[in-house]
Amino acid sequence: MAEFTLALANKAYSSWSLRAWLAMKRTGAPFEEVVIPLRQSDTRTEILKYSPSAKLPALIHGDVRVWESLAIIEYLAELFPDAGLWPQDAAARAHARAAAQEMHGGFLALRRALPMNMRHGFPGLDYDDAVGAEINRVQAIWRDIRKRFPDAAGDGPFLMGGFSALDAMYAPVASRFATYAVELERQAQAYVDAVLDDPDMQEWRAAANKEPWIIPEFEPDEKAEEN
Ligand SMILES: N[C@@H](CCC(=O)N[C@@H](CS)C(=O)NCC(=O)O)C(=O)O
Repeated sequence: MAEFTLALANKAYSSWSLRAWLAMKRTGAPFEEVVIPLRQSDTRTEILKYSPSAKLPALIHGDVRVWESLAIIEYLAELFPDAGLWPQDAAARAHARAAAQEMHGGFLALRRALPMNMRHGFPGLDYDDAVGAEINRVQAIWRDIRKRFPDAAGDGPFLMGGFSALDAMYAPVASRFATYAVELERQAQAYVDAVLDDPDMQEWRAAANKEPWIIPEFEPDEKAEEN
């Protein structure tokens, strides 16, 4: 049995699960995955076996249970200091943590209007000004990091050079921007492309494509047909 078990929701839809999974992959440690599909009659009972909040992801490591995606990422960063999940430099690390926390606690309009969907594209879906403002804020965060910490980013395609916790936190947003063909600044688009090209992201997408579950609230076309 692997030392770590990561309980996840649908790979097609669960952005929080993707964040924890990407960080886990970066550690290089073997882990077991349990995928619990959302919106089934036994979803809550199944999730509660792993997560006291009845939400996924959750990481099980011996007696330790960590729920909340960002707490999982922090735990992994502590266990695997060489994985480069956070920058070495204290100022860069504080900035990265603030940007990660802003993602974790914010962007509600964007998250609601443009749900993560790894399987289908919905180009041209309408969104309101509140969503537009959050899209601009995400791009400003990405731009600002590269400007303030050019040494951390170097020539790497990711926000702080190599793939870090910050990229794990923003990867689902990058995926949403691609799914809904959101028009972006050139540098932001290059970042989205780099995230989508990442082999771990491709592995996750391939697994999402094999999932049988279709949940209408995360499929804008089906939602439109219902209304
Ligand atoms: N703040 C939590 C959010 C977790 C969350 O909302 N997870 C969703 C899946 S993306 C969930 O488990 N929902 C349970 C349900 O809908 O039954 C985190 O960062 O981990």
